[in-house]
Amino acid sequence: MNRTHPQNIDAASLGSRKPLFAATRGCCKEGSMCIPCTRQCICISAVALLIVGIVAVIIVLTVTVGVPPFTPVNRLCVTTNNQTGFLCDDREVCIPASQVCDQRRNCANGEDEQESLCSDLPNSLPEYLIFYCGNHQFWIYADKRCDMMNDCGDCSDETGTWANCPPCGPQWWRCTMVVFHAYCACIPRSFCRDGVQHCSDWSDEYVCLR
Ligand SMILES: [Ca+2]
Ligand SMILES: [Ca+2]
Repeated sequence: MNRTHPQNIDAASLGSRKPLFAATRGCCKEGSMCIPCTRQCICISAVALLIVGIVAVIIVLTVTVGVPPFTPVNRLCVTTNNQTGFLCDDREVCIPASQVCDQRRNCANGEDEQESLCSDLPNSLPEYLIFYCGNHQFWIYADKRCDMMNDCGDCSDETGTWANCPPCGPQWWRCTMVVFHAYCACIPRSFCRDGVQHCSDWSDEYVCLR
């Protein structure tokens, strides 16, 4: 009977051989190619399987639980009328500041009326939605600053350095008014030459043109 005996291997011949784990142990099919199955090959396959598994779990959770609504961290925006606004969850609709906590759902998901915003006005509102009047006991929504109307009652939202409003537009006439009323530093040009004094220097009756 022929027997195969282990051969005596000296140190020199061992050093010239490749490590055992790099030896061919089988064949991993990849397309039409046959590549050797090494530990590296097995490692890469395991990582790929793990990634596929994680992605599958995420997809299943998204389908079954649903995607949580996006909540912008900073909702400050500017409306089409160039007013300070509040950005809705869809990141497209920008509502005027004064529509927040007015008991009407102006954003699709009603996020403008959520309790965290409206439970303790004005403290529960972000600072950018608020303007404090000359008398700090009173506040208005930020979009009411510089809108020509006397919302604070003392015109501090329309005049003075704190309000920092731009000059009157072409449809308005600037003067110092006789008394405070609905308007402050700028009156509509429709008030010019209407037979009623609005400006202390009478400029609305003698200088202003409609
Ligand atoms: Ca609202
Ligand atoms: Ca105002």
